Formats: sequence, structure tokens, C-alpha cells
Amino acid sequence: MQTYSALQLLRRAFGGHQSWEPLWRQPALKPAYDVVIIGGGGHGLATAYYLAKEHGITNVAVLEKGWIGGGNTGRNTTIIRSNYLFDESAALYDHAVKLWDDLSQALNYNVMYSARGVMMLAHTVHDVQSAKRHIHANRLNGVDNEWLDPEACKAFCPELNISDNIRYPIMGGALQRRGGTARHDAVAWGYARAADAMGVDIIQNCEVTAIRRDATGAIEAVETTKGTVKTRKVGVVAAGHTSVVMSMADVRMPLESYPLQALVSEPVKPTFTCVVMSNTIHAYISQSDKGELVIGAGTDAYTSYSQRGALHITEHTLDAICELFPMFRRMRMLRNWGGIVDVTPDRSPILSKTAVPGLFVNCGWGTGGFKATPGSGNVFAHTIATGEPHRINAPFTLDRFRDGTLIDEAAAAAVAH
Ligand code: FAD
Ligand code: PYC
Repeated sequence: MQTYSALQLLRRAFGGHQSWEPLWRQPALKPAYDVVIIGGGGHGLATAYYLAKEHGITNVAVLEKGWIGGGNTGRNTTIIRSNYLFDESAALYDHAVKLWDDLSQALNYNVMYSARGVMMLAHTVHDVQSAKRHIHANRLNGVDNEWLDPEACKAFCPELNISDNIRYPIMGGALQRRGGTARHDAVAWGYARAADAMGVDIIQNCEVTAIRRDATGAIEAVETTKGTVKTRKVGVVAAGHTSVVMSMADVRMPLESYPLQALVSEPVKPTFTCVVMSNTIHAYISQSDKGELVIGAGTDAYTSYSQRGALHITEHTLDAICELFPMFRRMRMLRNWGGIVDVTPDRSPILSKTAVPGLFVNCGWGTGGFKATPGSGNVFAHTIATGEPHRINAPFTLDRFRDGTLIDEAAAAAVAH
């Protein structure tokens, strides 16, 4: 039976949603589910949504140790693009970009996807060669990407300093016009509300503490801070903590966890209408609909589970921003924070079944998984529902770190790592 809070009953009686009301039911944990998703970030919630919507599997629980979207989903800088080098990655990320296009309509929730264009700057001959290689590869895959000389970069982004007289002068840029941004927490909330409406139970403040396997080694239950849940299928979608959760099922993961940080300025009137990234000088910037400049840095140099990054990294990033955009030099910064990203040796994600019957894993998105959220959830749901990968995530196996079929996207992160 569905249970509703008093606030939700009021909303049902009088219509209209208030921002302080829960958008979804607050169900109690049931003793058994067909599928349990560990992790209520965007990828976990999207997986639950597509399990219900495309596979008719609604007896699903999403277990979140904190609040939904409180991990990397609510901490990222929301850049969306699909200009990856290799065929496998371009297919995966472009699948996501196509889903972003009408996600607000599909979820009936405004995720504020804005295809305002993402420009990645080149400051060295190597950057130029690498960008042009990406552009050619992308075009062969039907993914838009174009080369701009410095004057064209400035025409696209008038705030940009293209003077020769700076530390790393701009030699050009690669522009993906379909790239852009979205509202990060709306993505979590939109997927949660739509999944909930189809019967998925979203349980917050519920940490998974153990994964139980039966005598044959197959998944039989998970232990949580709210009790034991029986299930034959578990999807682990716990970015940053994947190794910890997978070790509960005795699976060792090829991952390292690093802090990645970002910061926002005081809000100002709309001034900056695009997204600009520079991997070489370690900074990227856009303006949110609230008016804040959203600025991101590279990862810390050392592994850690701390949700804040080192101060010298922020200073370095702000130096770079001031050099690229002198008009922002006098802006005040409002707040900064960090998230924990998990990184694979080839910098590509893992979306895979495992050797443990009934155990599936979605992780390793490193610094760049927000953009993939709809595509990742879509193909991971297929993998869990059918027990076999979708053709798009078939290359992203866990086994590739044994058999060597790596997808080496180290240059594609666009973020220092
Ligand atoms: P999360 O949102 O982190 O969700 C995982 C959830 O699992 C968490 O809520 C956590 O609490 C939960 N969990 C963990 N352990 C347990 C447990 N034992 N039991 C229950 N729940 C558990 N990507 C881009 O594409 N573009 C960007 O511009 C971008 N910028 C970034 C900037 C920063 C500062 C950071 C930190 C990341 C950025 N990323 C970006 C990366 C992106 O945020 C992530 O790849 C993506 O959000 C991962 O989503 P997720 O749902 O897998 O993980
Ligand atoms: O992958 O585009 C990206 C990204 C931007 C900032 C962090 N990651």
C-alpha cells in the first residue's frame, strides 16, 4: 500500500507542489525486492526509472545512505557533451545526449538542459593536434564537433582573453554546439519522482552494510541500517565508494577514489552564455541559471574519501580563470565543495555484470559521469533486466582489466586528473 506524508495528502487535496514538500512517497523498506539498487545518485535513480519504464520491473528499491543526489550528482558542475575519442565512448555518451534532449518532457520535470555549446580550449601544439583528432573521430561517428581559431573562439565567447601576452595563449578551441549544462539536483529529483510514480521504493538514510551470497555464491540479500532485504539482483551504483560496497560481495575493483572540487561565485546577471573548458591550465566555467559562475578544478593528487579538495588546487584554478577572463577578476567566491570520484586505469566507466550471479556494477565515471546519467541508467537497466549488456555498454566490462580490451579515454576527461 502506498503511504503519503501529511504534506503530500494536502498537496493531493489542493493541487500544486511546494518546493519544501517531498516529491515522492516515503515508503518503508519491504522484506524483499526483485532488484535492489545501492546508491541514490542520478545513475542509480535513472536505472530504477528505466527498469520500471522500459522493462516493467517495478518491485525495485533504491537504497541511499544519505539523501538522494547528495553524492556527486548534487556536487558536479553539470557539463554535458559527447565529444569522446573512441567509438565505444562516443556511442555511450551520445546515447545520453540524445536522451537529455527530451528528458524534461519524459520525466515531466524541468531538468533545465541547455545546449549552449561546450568549447574546449587548446593552448599548445599538442592540444591543437589532440583536439583536431577528436573532431575528426567525432565526425566519423556522427557526433558534432568543430575547430575554431582564436578569433572564432572570441566570437563564440566574447569574455575570452585571446591576447598573445598571457602565460598560455589560446591557439584555438573545439566546439560541440550540442553540449551544455543541466540542473543537477533536478535530474535526481525528476528521475526519483517518475520512478516512484511507477512503484519504485526510494529509501533514504539507508546504508547498505553487507551483501549476502548463498551456498552457490549467488546474491541472496543485502543488510542495511534499516534491516535485511532479500533480493536476487543487486546493482551497485555507489560512485566514490564502489570498491567498499563491492568488497562486501568479495569482488575486488580496479578503482581509485579521488576528491574533485568545484566552487561558485556570488550570483550576477546573465553574462556568460556558454561553457568553456581548459584541461591544460586546469579550469572550466559556465554560469548557472541562478547567476553563479560555476567553476571547476582538477582532482587532488592523492587518493582520499574526503569531500573537499586541497586549497592550492582551487587557487591554481582561479589563477587560470582570471587569466582567461580578466573581467571576472573582482568577483567574490560564494562557496566551494568536493565530491569523491572513482577512476579506472583506462579512465572509462564500468557498466557490467560480474562473476557473482545477480551482482551488477556501474562505476568508474571519474570526473565525467553526470553527462552520462540518462544513457548510463538506460543501458544499465537493460543489463540488469536481461542479464546481458546492451550493445552500447557491451565494451564497458569489468573483464577488460583482465583481458586487456581497454578503452583509453585518458585525454577525454577535459579535467586534470
Ligand atoms: P553519486 O551521485 O555519487 O551517487 C552515489 C550514491 O551512492 C551517493 O549518493 C552515496 O551516498 C551512495 N552510497 C555510497 N555507498 C553507499 C552504501 N553503502 N549504501 C547506500 N548508498 C551508498 N561529470 C560531468 O559529466 N560533467 C561535469 O561537469 C562534472 N563535474 C564534476 C564536478 C565535481 C566537483 C565532481 C565531484 C564530479 C563531477 N562530475 C562531472 C562527475 C559526476 O558528478 C559523477 O560522475 C556522477 O554524478 C556520478 O553519479 P552517480 O549517480 O554514479 O554517483
Ligand atoms: O567531463 O566534461 C566533463 C567535466 C567537466 C567538469 C568535470 N567533468
